[in-house]
Amino acid sequence: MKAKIDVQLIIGSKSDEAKVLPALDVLKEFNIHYDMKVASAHRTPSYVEEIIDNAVNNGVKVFITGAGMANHLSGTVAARTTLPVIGIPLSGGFSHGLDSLLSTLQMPPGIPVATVAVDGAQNAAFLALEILSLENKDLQKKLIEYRHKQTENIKNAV
Ligand code: RP5
Repeated sequence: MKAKIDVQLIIGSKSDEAKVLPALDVLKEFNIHYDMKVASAHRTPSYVEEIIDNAVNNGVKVFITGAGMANHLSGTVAARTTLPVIGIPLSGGFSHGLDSLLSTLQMPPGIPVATVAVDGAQNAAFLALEILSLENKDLQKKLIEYRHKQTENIKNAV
């Protein structure tokens, strides 16, 4: 039987993949089951809808979306589900990500996209973990341990 997917990632292009790999590393480190698909709000709109609907029907809990330039992917996903959507604005456009940042976060009231920093894939994954940890005490413990370790590493850095 296939493991239940908790996090569905969608990226706008294969060319975005390298920039979101750090999110996958974090999810793997915390043993979270995820799936990642390439689909574009502009180039493959019905495929985007299909991915969202399948993920929702299969009990996914959080979406992470990443796209560069006009990042309408994140808003499109947020428009179709009431599950949390974490948007990663990706650099690469004419303004090194400012274009994507604004199009990811400037959403109309009622349709939020939790937007992380430009190329902030790791924080997208950490935010997803924090959401999942609301119903998962073990994960909550692991996140607290991670924070402690991070603090110690910084204190002992030099
Ligand atoms: C966006 O346009 C994609 O998310 C990507 O960041 C950018 C360029 O896409 P490609 O032309 O490389 O497919 O929609």
